[in-house]
Amino acid sequence: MSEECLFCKMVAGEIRPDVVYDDEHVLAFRDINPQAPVHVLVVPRRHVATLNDLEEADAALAGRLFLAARRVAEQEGVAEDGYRTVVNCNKAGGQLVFHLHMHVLGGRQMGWPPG
Ligand code: DGP
Repeated sequence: MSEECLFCKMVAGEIRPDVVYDDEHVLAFRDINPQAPVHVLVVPRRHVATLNDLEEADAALAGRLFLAARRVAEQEGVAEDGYRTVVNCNKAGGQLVFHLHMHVLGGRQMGWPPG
């Protein structure tokens, strides 16, 4: 756990987000500032700051983020119509919270290219 990390505090139960899924590896909760009718963040329980910090040994964890995203999409009823997953990395990627997370966005038509 990283002491000052917002998402680590959620994983530790010090801050209680609106959790939609959790297991021993990941936690998924609703984004505080939703950009779509469904907007959930899937985070690893272990602190990994950015996508750049993922290592070979984290291959299974990376897979678990995707599998949890798929599960959330099914739970939220957007899997069949479609949805988007996004991982922002560092400043130019628009990352604001430095604990790796996958956005799961659905419930409306997504545009391309993203902003
Ligand atoms: P990013 O820009 O990829 O680092 O996305 C960070 C997201 O985290 C952003 O969409 C808003 C969300 N967020 C920030 N603070 C909180 C919070 O306190 N609670 C929840 N549920 N989400 C938060």
